[in-house]
Amino acid sequence: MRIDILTLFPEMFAGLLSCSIMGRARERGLVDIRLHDIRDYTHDKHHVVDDYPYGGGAGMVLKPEPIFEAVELVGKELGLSAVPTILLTPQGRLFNQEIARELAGYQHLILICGHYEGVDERVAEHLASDEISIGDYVLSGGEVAAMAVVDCVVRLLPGVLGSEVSLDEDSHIEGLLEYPQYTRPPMYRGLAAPSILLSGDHAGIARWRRQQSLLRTAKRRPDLIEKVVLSQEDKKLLSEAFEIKS
Ligand code: ABV
Repeated sequence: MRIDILTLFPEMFAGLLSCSIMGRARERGLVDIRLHDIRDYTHDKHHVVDDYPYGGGAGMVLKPEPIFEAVELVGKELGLSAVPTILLTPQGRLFNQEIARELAGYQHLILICGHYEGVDERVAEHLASDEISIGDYVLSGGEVAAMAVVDCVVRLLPGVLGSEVSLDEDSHIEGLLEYPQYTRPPMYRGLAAPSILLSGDHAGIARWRRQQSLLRTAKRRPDLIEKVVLSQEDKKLLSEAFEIKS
């Protein structure tokens, strides 16, 4: 997969690109990530990327020209007339694991990181094919959102994660939160790890983990538990867990 990222701050991506999973995926040629400084696509002497908002108001708006030209040059380089092009914006559809899987199915992606008070709306309307937000909070720019999207998508690409990691056991794939994990020592500062996990009873451990997943999801994310189809056994585990606590 190739991902082209348009940004005013390409240096922000250095950490993400060098981290273990991403670094290895890139070395192995599983993903090719290209950074483009939007400023390099201006033609004026001072490389101006923003301007005052029409109609007045605070802040600056990113101009459309360098963004359109950068996207068009990437398309030309790839020999493609249409590349899935995502604008990161708080107005976009809310990113989740399902959208990550959808994006991981593409050969190419272009991500546009906006800044300041916004991006000229013609970019969203006539250049981007999609608008994505990573949550209902306001970042100072699209870079952190783009990094979240790239990280989620790249780990779904074939060969990126070792075969020891099961993708579909992860939180949110199945619609439930992950069960709690423990490691040695068995007792730390008087805090014991749950004895079932040290028992060697594999069926008992699986049952306990399923019950913990159900309980955490019901307590912390009632929105998720409503969506997931619970088996009769799940319902038993959940009511048993609530009985133990009360
Ligand atoms: C993009 N906040 S996505 C650009 N939640 C600026 C802010 C912002 C995004 C998000």
